[in-house]
Amino acid sequence: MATLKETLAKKIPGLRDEIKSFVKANGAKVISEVTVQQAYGGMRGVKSLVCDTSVVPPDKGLIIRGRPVAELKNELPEAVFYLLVTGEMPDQVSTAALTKELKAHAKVPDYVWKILEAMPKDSHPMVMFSLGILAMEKESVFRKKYTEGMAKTDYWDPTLEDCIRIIAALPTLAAGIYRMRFNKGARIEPDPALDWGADYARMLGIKDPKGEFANLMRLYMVLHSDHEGGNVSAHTCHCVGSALSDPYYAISAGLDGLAGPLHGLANQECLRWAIMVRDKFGGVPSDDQLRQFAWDTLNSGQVIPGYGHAVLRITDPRFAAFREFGARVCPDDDLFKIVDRVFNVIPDVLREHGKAKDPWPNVDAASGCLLYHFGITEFEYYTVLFGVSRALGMCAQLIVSRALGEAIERPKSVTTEWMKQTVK
Ligand code: HAX
Repeated sequence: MATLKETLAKKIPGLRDEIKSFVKANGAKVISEVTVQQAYGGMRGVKSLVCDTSVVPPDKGLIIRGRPVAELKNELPEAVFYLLVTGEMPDQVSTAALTKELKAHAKVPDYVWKILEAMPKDSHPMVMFSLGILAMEKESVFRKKYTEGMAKTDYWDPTLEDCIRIIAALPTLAAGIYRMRFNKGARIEPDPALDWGADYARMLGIKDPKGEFANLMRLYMVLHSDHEGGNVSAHTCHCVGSALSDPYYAISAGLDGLAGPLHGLANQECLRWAIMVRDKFGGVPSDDQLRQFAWDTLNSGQVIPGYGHAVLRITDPRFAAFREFGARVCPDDDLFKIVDRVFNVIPDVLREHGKAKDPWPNVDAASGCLLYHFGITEFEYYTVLFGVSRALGMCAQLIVSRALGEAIERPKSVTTEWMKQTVK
Protein backbone atom coordinates (compact mmCIF):
# COMPACT_ATOMS: atom_id res chain seq x y z
CA MET A 1 0.00 0.00 0.00
CA ALA A 2 1.26 3.47 -0.92
CA THR A 3 -0.79 6.63 -1.23
CA LEU A 4 -0.80 8.50 -4.51
CA LYS A 5 1.25 11.28 -2.92
CA GLU A 6 3.85 8.85 -1.51
CA THR A 7 4.23 7.09 -4.86
CA LEU A 8 4.57 10.37 -6.75
CA ALA A 9 6.97 11.90 -4.20
CA LYS A 10 9.23 8.86 -4.54
CA LYS A 11 9.34 9.17 -8.33
CA ILE A 12 9.86 12.90 -8.72
CA PRO A 13 13.65 13.20 -8.04
CA GLY A 14 14.45 10.42 -10.55
CA LEU A 15 12.09 11.89 -13.16
CA ARG A 16 13.57 15.36 -12.79
CA ASP A 17 17.13 14.06 -13.13
CA GLU A 18 16.19 11.96 -16.14
CA ILE A 19 14.57 14.86 -18.02
CA LYS A 20 17.32 17.29 -17.04
CA SER A 21 20.12 15.11 -18.33
CA PHE A 22 18.11 14.10 -21.41
CA VAL A 23 17.56 17.74 -22.37
CA LYS A 24 21.19 18.59 -21.59
CA ALA A 25 22.43 15.83 -23.88
CA ASN A 26 19.89 16.25 -26.68
CA GLY A 27 18.53 19.80 -26.40
CA ALA A 28 19.55 20.89 -29.89
CA LYS A 29 18.21 17.84 -31.76
CA VAL A 30 15.24 18.37 -34.12
CA ILE A 31 12.10 16.26 -33.55
CA SER A 32 9.56 17.93 -35.84
CA GLU A 33 9.21 20.49 -38.60
CA VAL A 34 6.27 22.79 -39.36
CA THR A 35 4.75 23.31 -42.79
CA VAL A 36 2.69 26.30 -43.86
CA GLN A 37 -0.32 23.98 -44.03
CA GLN A 38 0.19 22.96 -40.39
CA ALA A 39 0.60 26.55 -39.21
CA TYR A 40 -2.77 27.46 -40.72
CA GLY A 41 -4.32 24.03 -40.08
CA GLY A 42 -4.56 23.74 -36.32
CA MET A 43 -0.91 22.65 -35.88
CA ARG A 44 -2.05 19.13 -36.72
CA GLY A 45 0.79 16.65 -36.19
CA VAL A 46 3.40 19.20 -35.03
CA LYS A 47 5.36 17.54 -32.25
CA SER A 48 6.04 20.27 -29.70
CA LEU A 49 4.29 19.18 -26.50
CA VAL A 50 5.29 16.54 -23.96
CA CYS A 51 2.62 14.47 -22.23
CA ASP A 52 3.50 11.24 -20.43
CA THR A 53 0.05 10.32 -19.09
CA SER A 54 -1.25 8.79 -22.32
CA VAL A 55 -0.59 8.34 -26.04
CA VAL A 56 -3.00 7.85 -28.94
CA PRO A 57 -1.35 5.92 -31.77
CA PRO A 58 -3.62 6.42 -34.85
CA ASP A 59 -3.86 2.65 -35.38
CA LYS A 60 -4.41 1.63 -31.73
CA GLY A 61 -6.29 4.34 -29.86
CA LEU A 62 -5.87 5.47 -26.28
CA ILE A 63 -3.03 3.93 -24.26
CA ILE A 64 -2.79 5.12 -20.65
CA ARG A 65 0.70 4.76 -19.19
CA GLY A 66 1.39 1.78 -21.44
CA ARG A 67 -2.01 0.12 -20.96
CA PRO A 68 -4.58 0.01 -23.79
CA VAL A 69 -7.78 1.60 -22.49
CA ALA A 70 -9.75 -1.60 -23.19
CA GLU A 71 -7.70 -3.28 -20.44
CA LEU A 72 -8.80 -0.65 -17.94
CA LYS A 73 -12.53 -0.78 -18.56
CA ASN A 74 -13.29 -2.64 -15.33
CA GLU A 75 -11.11 -0.43 -13.12
CA LEU A 76 -12.39 2.34 -10.85
CA PRO A 77 -11.84 5.87 -12.24
CA GLU A 78 -9.85 6.85 -9.15
CA ALA A 79 -7.47 3.93 -9.75
CA VAL A 80 -7.00 5.17 -13.32
CA PHE A 81 -6.27 8.65 -11.95
CA TYR A 82 -3.55 7.15 -9.72
CA LEU A 83 -2.17 5.39 -12.81
CA LEU A 84 -2.29 8.58 -14.89
CA VAL A 85 -0.37 10.57 -12.28
CA THR A 86 2.21 8.01 -11.18
CA GLY A 87 2.45 5.48 -14.01
CA GLU A 88 1.64 2.71 -11.50
CA MET A 89 -1.62 0.83 -11.04
CA PRO A 90 -2.56 1.04 -7.34
CA ASP A 91 -3.41 -2.07 -5.33
CA GLN A 92 -6.87 -2.33 -3.77
CA VAL A 93 -5.84 -0.80 -0.46
CA SER A 94 -4.17 2.19 -2.14
CA THR A 95 -7.25 2.73 -4.32
CA ALA A 96 -9.50 2.56 -1.26
CA ALA A 97 -7.30 5.17 0.45
CA LEU A 98 -7.66 7.48 -2.55
CA THR A 99 -11.43 6.95 -2.65
CA LYS A 100 -11.58 7.84 1.03
CA GLU A 101 -9.48 10.96 0.51
CA LEU A 102 -11.71 12.07 -2.36
CA LYS A 103 -14.87 11.48 -0.35
CA ALA A 104 -13.50 13.60 2.49
CA HIS A 105 -13.52 16.62 0.12
CA ALA A 106 -16.76 15.86 -1.73
CA LYS A 107 -18.73 18.79 -0.38
CA VAL A 108 -19.24 21.88 -2.54
CA PRO A 109 -19.24 25.19 -0.59
CA ASP A 110 -22.60 26.93 -0.20
CA TYR A 111 -21.43 30.13 -1.93
CA VAL A 112 -20.99 28.11 -5.15
CA TRP A 113 -24.62 26.97 -5.09
CA LYS A 114 -25.74 30.54 -4.47
CA ILE A 115 -23.81 31.76 -7.53
CA LEU A 116 -25.27 28.99 -9.69
CA GLU A 117 -28.79 29.60 -8.39
CA ALA A 118 -28.49 33.26 -9.41
CA MET A 119 -27.76 32.36 -13.04
CA PRO A 120 -30.39 32.55 -15.80
CA LYS A 121 -32.46 29.35 -15.87
CA ASP A 122 -31.46 28.60 -19.46
CA SER A 123 -27.68 28.86 -18.88
CA HIS A 124 -25.77 26.03 -20.52
CA PRO A 125 -24.78 23.39 -17.93
CA MET A 126 -21.16 23.61 -19.13
CA VAL A 127 -21.09 27.31 -18.25
CA MET A 128 -22.45 26.49 -14.79
CA PHE A 129 -19.89 23.70 -14.40
CA SER A 130 -16.90 25.76 -15.46
CA LEU A 131 -18.07 28.71 -13.39
CA GLY A 132 -18.64 26.50 -10.34
CA ILE A 133 -15.02 25.33 -10.48
CA LEU A 134 -13.72 28.85 -11.00
CA ALA A 135 -15.83 30.10 -8.09
CA MET A 136 -14.10 27.56 -5.82
CA GLU A 137 -10.69 29.07 -6.67
CA LYS A 138 -10.60 30.78 -3.30
CA GLU A 139 -10.03 27.31 -1.81
CA SER A 140 -6.75 26.93 -3.74
CA VAL A 141 -3.89 25.68 -1.58
CA PHE A 142 -1.46 26.35 -4.43
CA ARG A 143 -2.34 30.05 -4.57
CA LYS A 144 -2.08 30.35 -0.78
CA LYS A 145 1.30 28.62 -0.62
CA TYR A 146 2.60 30.55 -3.63
CA THR A 147 1.61 33.86 -2.04
CA GLU A 148 3.34 32.85 1.20
CA GLY A 149 6.49 31.97 -0.78
CA MET A 150 7.26 28.47 -2.02
CA ALA A 151 10.26 26.83 -3.70
CA LYS A 152 9.70 25.83 -7.35
CA THR A 153 10.57 22.24 -6.44
CA ASP A 154 7.54 22.15 -4.13
CA TYR A 155 4.92 23.34 -6.66
CA TRP A 156 3.69 19.84 -7.35
CA ASP A 157 2.54 19.25 -3.76
CA PRO A 158 -0.20 21.93 -3.46
CA THR A 159 -1.05 21.32 -7.14
CA LEU A 160 -1.80 17.71 -6.22
CA GLU A 161 -3.78 18.86 -3.21
CA ASP A 162 -5.87 21.29 -5.30
CA CYS A 163 -6.47 18.62 -7.93
CA ILE A 164 -7.63 16.08 -5.34
CA ARG A 165 -10.07 18.66 -3.98
CA ILE A 166 -11.34 19.57 -7.45
CA ILE A 167 -11.80 15.94 -8.51
CA ALA A 168 -13.47 15.19 -5.17
CA ALA A 169 -16.00 17.99 -5.60
CA LEU A 170 -16.78 17.52 -9.30
CA PRO A 171 -19.42 14.75 -9.00
CA THR A 172 -21.25 16.73 -6.30
CA LEU A 173 -21.05 19.92 -8.35
CA ALA A 174 -22.00 18.28 -11.64
CA ALA A 175 -24.87 16.27 -10.15
CA GLY A 176 -26.17 19.37 -8.32
CA ILE A 177 -26.12 21.31 -11.60
CA TYR A 178 -28.08 18.52 -13.30
CA ARG A 179 -30.77 18.54 -10.64
CA MET A 180 -30.94 22.34 -10.46
CA ARG A 181 -30.84 23.07 -14.20
CA PHE A 182 -33.36 20.38 -15.18
CA ASN A 183 -35.77 20.72 -12.24
CA LYS A 184 -35.06 17.30 -10.78
CA GLY A 185 -35.68 18.32 -7.18
CA ALA A 186 -33.36 18.91 -4.25
CA ARG A 187 -29.65 18.17 -4.46
CA ILE A 188 -28.53 14.77 -3.19
CA GLU A 189 -25.67 14.86 -0.67
CA PRO A 190 -22.52 12.74 -1.23
CA ASP A 191 -22.37 9.30 0.40
CA PRO A 192 -18.93 8.67 1.97
CA ALA A 193 -19.41 4.91 1.64
CA LEU A 194 -19.52 4.85 -2.17
CA ASP A 195 -16.74 5.01 -4.73
CA TRP A 196 -16.31 8.20 -6.76
CA GLY A 197 -18.14 7.07 -9.94
CA ALA A 198 -20.97 5.24 -8.17
CA ASP A 199 -21.66 8.23 -5.94
CA TYR A 200 -21.87 10.51 -8.98
CA ALA A 201 -24.47 8.10 -10.44
CA ARG A 202 -26.43 8.19 -7.17
CA MET A 203 -26.28 11.99 -6.79
CA LEU A 204 -27.71 12.42 -10.28
CA GLY A 205 -30.80 10.74 -8.85
CA ILE A 206 -31.22 8.10 -11.57
CA LYS A 207 -33.10 4.97 -10.46
CA ASP A 208 -30.61 2.13 -10.62
CA PRO A 209 -32.03 -1.11 -9.17
CA LYS A 210 -29.47 -3.34 -10.90
CA GLY A 211 -26.46 -1.06 -10.38
CA GLU A 212 -25.88 -0.85 -14.15
CA PHE A 213 -26.07 2.94 -14.24
CA ALA A 214 -23.29 3.08 -11.64
CA ASN A 215 -21.33 0.66 -13.84
CA LEU A 216 -21.91 2.91 -16.85
CA MET A 217 -20.71 5.95 -14.92
CA ARG A 218 -17.54 4.18 -13.79
CA LEU A 219 -16.89 3.03 -17.37
CA TYR A 220 -17.68 6.47 -18.78
CA MET A 221 -15.28 8.13 -16.34
CA VAL A 222 -12.46 5.73 -17.24
CA LEU A 223 -12.95 5.89 -21.02
CA HIS A 224 -12.99 9.71 -21.27
CA SER A 225 -10.31 10.34 -18.66
CA ASP A 226 -7.38 11.33 -20.90
CA HIS A 227 -6.40 11.59 -24.59
CA GLU A 228 -2.82 12.91 -24.89
CA GLY A 229 -1.82 16.52 -24.35
CA GLY A 230 -2.60 18.24 -27.65
CA ASN A 231 -6.40 18.12 -27.74
CA VAL A 232 -8.09 21.46 -27.09
CA SER A 233 -9.07 20.89 -23.45
CA ALA A 234 -5.80 19.29 -22.31
CA HIS A 235 -3.67 21.80 -24.17
CA THR A 236 -5.69 24.77 -22.88
CA CYS A 237 -5.42 23.48 -19.32
CA HIS A 238 -1.67 22.98 -19.74
CA CYS A 239 -1.19 26.42 -21.27
CA VAL A 240 -3.12 28.22 -18.51
CA GLY A 241 -1.41 26.12 -15.82
CA SER A 242 2.00 26.93 -17.30
CA ALA A 243 1.52 30.54 -16.18
CA LEU A 244 1.21 29.06 -12.66
CA SER A 245 -2.47 29.92 -12.60
CA ASP A 246 -3.70 27.39 -10.05
CA PRO A 247 -5.63 24.22 -11.03
CA TYR A 248 -9.04 25.87 -10.49
CA TYR A 249 -8.28 28.38 -13.27
CA ALA A 250 -6.60 25.79 -15.48
CA ILE A 251 -9.31 23.11 -15.24
CA SER A 252 -12.09 25.64 -15.71
CA ALA A 253 -10.31 26.95 -18.84
CA GLY A 254 -9.78 23.43 -20.19
CA LEU A 255 -13.48 22.71 -19.77
CA ASP A 256 -14.35 25.85 -21.73
CA GLY A 257 -12.49 24.28 -24.64
CA LEU A 258 -14.22 20.96 -24.11
CA ALA A 259 -17.53 22.81 -24.54
CA GLY A 260 -16.94 23.31 -28.28
CA PRO A 261 -19.04 21.32 -30.81
CA LEU A 262 -15.95 19.89 -32.52
CA HIS A 263 -14.66 18.60 -29.18
CA GLY A 264 -16.72 17.51 -26.13
CA LEU A 265 -20.03 18.93 -27.29
CA ALA A 266 -20.03 16.41 -30.15
CA ASN A 267 -21.65 13.80 -27.89
CA GLN A 268 -24.82 15.88 -27.53
CA GLU A 269 -24.83 16.38 -31.33
CA CYS A 270 -24.52 12.62 -31.89
CA LEU A 271 -27.57 11.79 -29.89
CA ARG A 272 -29.54 14.63 -31.47
CA TRP A 273 -28.71 13.13 -34.85
CA ALA A 274 -29.72 9.60 -33.79
CA ILE A 275 -33.03 10.92 -32.43
CA MET A 276 -33.66 12.79 -35.68
CA VAL A 277 -33.18 9.47 -37.48
CA ARG A 278 -35.56 7.66 -35.13
CA ASP A 279 -38.23 10.37 -35.41
CA LYS A 280 -38.01 10.63 -39.18
CA PHE A 281 -38.35 6.88 -39.74
CA GLY A 282 -40.58 6.11 -36.75
CA GLY A 283 -38.01 3.67 -35.30
CA VAL A 284 -34.94 1.88 -36.57
CA PRO A 285 -34.45 2.63 -40.31
CA SER A 286 -33.16 0.27 -42.98
CA ASP A 287 -29.53 0.59 -44.11
CA ASP A 288 -30.70 2.29 -47.35
CA GLN A 289 -32.80 4.84 -45.48
CA LEU A 290 -29.90 5.56 -43.15
CA ARG A 291 -27.45 5.94 -46.03
CA GLN A 292 -29.77 8.50 -47.66
CA PHE A 293 -30.18 10.38 -44.37
CA ALA A 294 -26.40 10.53 -43.97
CA TRP A 295 -25.98 11.90 -47.50
CA ASP A 296 -28.67 14.52 -46.78
CA THR A 297 -26.67 15.60 -43.71
CA LEU A 298 -23.42 15.81 -45.68
CA ASN A 299 -25.01 17.55 -48.68
CA SER A 300 -26.41 20.22 -46.37
CA GLY A 301 -22.80 21.00 -45.40
CA GLN A 302 -22.91 19.40 -41.93
CA VAL A 303 -20.64 16.77 -40.44
CA ILE A 304 -21.77 13.35 -39.26
CA PRO A 305 -21.31 13.72 -35.52
CA GLY A 306 -19.41 10.96 -33.75
CA TYR A 307 -17.39 10.07 -36.84
CA GLY A 308 -13.86 11.12 -37.74
CA HIS A 309 -10.97 12.09 -35.55
CA ALA A 310 -7.99 14.40 -35.66
CA VAL A 311 -5.61 11.58 -34.73
CA LEU A 312 -7.32 8.16 -34.83
CA ARG A 313 -7.59 6.10 -38.00
CA ILE A 314 -9.50 3.13 -36.59
CA THR A 315 -12.75 2.45 -34.72
CA ASP A 316 -12.11 4.16 -31.40
CA PRO A 317 -11.62 1.42 -28.74
CA ARG A 318 -13.69 3.59 -26.39
CA PHE A 319 -16.60 3.39 -28.85
CA ALA A 320 -16.11 -0.39 -28.89
CA ALA A 321 -16.26 -0.53 -25.07
CA PHE A 322 -19.51 1.47 -24.96
CA ARG A 323 -21.00 -0.65 -27.74
CA GLU A 324 -20.14 -3.81 -25.81
CA PHE A 325 -21.81 -2.34 -22.70
CA GLY A 326 -24.95 -1.46 -24.71
CA ALA A 327 -25.09 -4.92 -26.30
CA ARG A 328 -25.08 -6.41 -22.80
CA VAL A 329 -27.40 -3.98 -21.00
CA CYS A 330 -29.85 -2.57 -23.56
CA PRO A 331 -29.65 -4.53 -26.85
CA ASP A 332 -33.34 -3.86 -27.66
CA ASP A 333 -33.26 -0.10 -27.11
CA ASP A 334 -34.18 1.64 -30.42
CA LEU A 335 -31.51 4.33 -30.12
CA PHE A 336 -28.84 1.76 -29.33
CA LYS A 337 -29.95 -0.22 -32.39
CA ILE A 338 -29.72 2.94 -34.53
CA VAL A 339 -26.20 3.68 -33.24
CA ASP A 340 -25.27 0.08 -34.06
CA ARG A 341 -26.72 0.34 -37.55
CA VAL A 342 -25.06 3.69 -38.16
CA PHE A 343 -21.75 1.93 -37.49
CA ASN A 344 -22.50 -0.48 -40.36
CA VAL A 345 -23.35 2.29 -42.82
CA ILE A 346 -21.43 5.52 -42.13
CA PRO A 347 -17.80 4.45 -42.69
CA ASP A 348 -18.62 3.56 -46.32
CA VAL A 349 -20.57 6.80 -46.81
CA LEU A 350 -17.70 8.89 -45.44
CA ARG A 351 -15.18 7.01 -47.59
CA GLU A 352 -17.30 7.70 -50.69
CA HIS A 353 -17.71 11.34 -49.59
CA GLY A 354 -13.90 11.42 -49.63
CA LYS A 355 -13.15 14.20 -47.17
CA ALA A 356 -12.77 12.78 -43.64
CA LYS A 357 -9.36 11.18 -43.11
CA ASP A 358 -10.92 8.89 -40.53
CA PRO A 359 -14.30 7.39 -41.47
CA TRP A 360 -14.62 5.46 -38.19
CA PRO A 361 -16.67 6.19 -35.05
CA ASN A 362 -15.08 8.13 -32.20
CA VAL A 363 -15.92 7.92 -28.49
CA ASP A 364 -18.93 10.20 -28.81
CA ALA A 365 -20.84 8.00 -31.25
CA ALA A 366 -22.17 5.56 -28.65
CA SER A 367 -22.10 7.18 -25.22
CA GLY A 368 -25.21 9.37 -25.64
CA CYS A 369 -27.64 6.56 -26.42
CA LEU A 370 -26.58 4.75 -23.24
CA LEU A 371 -27.11 7.85 -21.09
CA TYR A 372 -30.49 8.33 -22.77
CA HIS A 373 -31.43 4.72 -22.04
CA PHE A 374 -30.97 5.34 -18.32
CA GLY A 375 -33.07 8.48 -18.41
CA ILE A 376 -30.51 11.26 -18.85
CA THR A 377 -32.40 12.70 -21.76
CA GLU A 378 -31.08 16.26 -21.49
CA PHE A 379 -28.36 16.31 -24.20
CA GLU A 380 -27.06 19.65 -23.05
CA TYR A 381 -25.78 17.90 -19.95
CA TYR A 382 -23.66 15.29 -21.74
CA THR A 383 -20.53 17.40 -22.05
CA VAL A 384 -20.57 17.96 -18.28
CA LEU A 385 -20.27 14.19 -17.78
CA PHE A 386 -17.39 14.21 -20.25
CA GLY A 387 -15.85 17.11 -18.29
CA VAL A 388 -16.02 15.34 -14.93
CA SER A 389 -14.10 12.49 -16.48
CA ARG A 390 -11.62 14.56 -18.51
CA ALA A 391 -10.75 16.52 -15.38
CA LEU A 392 -8.90 13.36 -14.25
CA GLY A 393 -6.53 13.59 -17.20
CA MET A 394 -6.19 17.37 -17.11
CA CYS A 395 -5.35 17.24 -13.39
CA ALA A 396 -2.88 14.40 -13.89
CA GLN A 397 -1.14 16.33 -16.67
CA LEU A 398 -0.97 19.48 -14.52
CA ILE A 399 0.49 17.62 -11.55
CA VAL A 400 3.15 15.94 -13.70
CA SER A 401 3.90 19.25 -15.34
CA ARG A 402 4.48 20.97 -11.97
CA ALA A 403 6.50 17.97 -10.76
CA LEU A 404 8.83 18.35 -13.73
CA GLY A 405 9.00 22.13 -13.35
CA GLU A 406 7.90 22.77 -16.94
CA ALA A 407 8.24 26.28 -18.36
CA ILE A 408 5.54 28.79 -19.20
CA GLU A 409 4.26 28.24 -22.77
CA ARG A 410 5.29 30.87 -25.29
CA PRO A 411 5.47 29.61 -28.88
CA LYS A 412 6.34 32.13 -31.57
CA SER A 413 3.56 33.44 -33.78
CA VAL A 414 4.31 34.91 -37.20
CA THR A 415 2.40 37.13 -39.59
CA THR A 416 1.07 36.08 -42.97
CA GLU A 417 3.49 38.59 -44.48
CA TRP A 418 6.37 36.77 -42.73
CA MET A 419 5.07 33.46 -44.11
CA LYS A 420 4.99 34.85 -47.64
CA GLN A 421 8.54 36.22 -47.38
CA THR A 422 9.84 33.04 -45.81
CA VAL A 423 8.48 30.58 -48.40
CA LYS A 424 9.77 32.66 -51.34
N1 HAX B 1 -18.53 14.22 -41.34
C1 HAX B 1 -18.33 15.00 -42.43
N2 HAX B 1 -17.16 15.54 -42.76
C2 HAX B 1 -16.12 15.26 -41.95
C3 HAX B 1 -16.23 14.45 -40.83
C4 HAX B 1 -17.50 13.93 -40.50
N3 HAX B 1 -17.72 13.19 -39.43
N4 HAX B 1 -15.03 14.36 -40.23
C5 HAX B 1 -14.20 15.10 -40.97
N5 HAX B 1 -14.86 15.66 -42.01
C6 HAX B 1 -14.34 16.61 -42.99
C7 HAX B 1 -13.81 17.84 -42.26
O1 HAX B 1 -14.87 18.74 -41.94
C8 HAX B 1 -12.84 18.41 -43.26
O2 HAX B 1 -13.59 19.09 -44.24
P1 HAX B 1 -13.01 20.43 -44.96
O3 HAX B 1 -11.78 19.97 -45.68
O4 HAX B 1 -14.12 20.86 -45.84
O5 HAX B 1 -12.70 21.39 -43.85
C9 HAX B 1 -12.26 17.14 -43.89
O6 HAX B 1 -13.21 16.09 -43.64
C10 HAX B 1 -10.91 16.73 -43.33
O7 HAX B 1 -11.02 16.65 -41.92
P2 HAX B 1 -10.09 15.64 -41.09
O8 HAX B 1 -8.67 16.05 -41.29
O9 HAX B 1 -10.45 14.23 -41.39
O10 HAX B 1 -10.58 15.91 -39.61
P3 HAX B 1 -10.09 17.07 -38.63
O11 HAX B 1 -8.86 16.60 -37.93
O12 HAX B 1 -10.03 18.39 -39.31
O13 HAX B 1 -11.31 17.14 -37.61
C11 HAX B 1 -13.02 16.21 -36.25
C12 HAX B 1 -11.56 16.09 -36.71
C13 HAX B 1 -13.26 15.24 -35.10
C14 HAX B 1 -13.26 17.64 -35.74
C15 HAX B 1 -13.93 15.89 -37.45
O14 HAX B 1 -13.74 14.55 -37.85
C16 HAX B 1 -15.41 16.14 -37.16
O15 HAX B 1 -15.89 17.28 -37.32
N6 HAX B 1 -16.17 15.05 -36.72
C17 HAX B 1 -17.55 15.22 -36.34
C18 HAX B 1 -17.63 15.86 -34.97
C19 HAX B 1 -17.14 14.91 -33.88
O16 HAX B 1 -17.51 13.75 -33.85
N7 HAX B 1 -16.31 15.42 -32.95
C20 HAX B 1 -15.86 14.65 -31.80
C21 HAX B 1 -14.45 14.18 -31.93
C22 HAX B 1 -14.00 13.44 -30.69
C23 HAX B 1 -13.64 14.40 -29.62
O17 HAX B 1 -12.66 15.13 -29.65
N8 HAX B 1 -14.43 14.46 -28.61
O18 HAX B 1 -14.19 15.33 -27.66
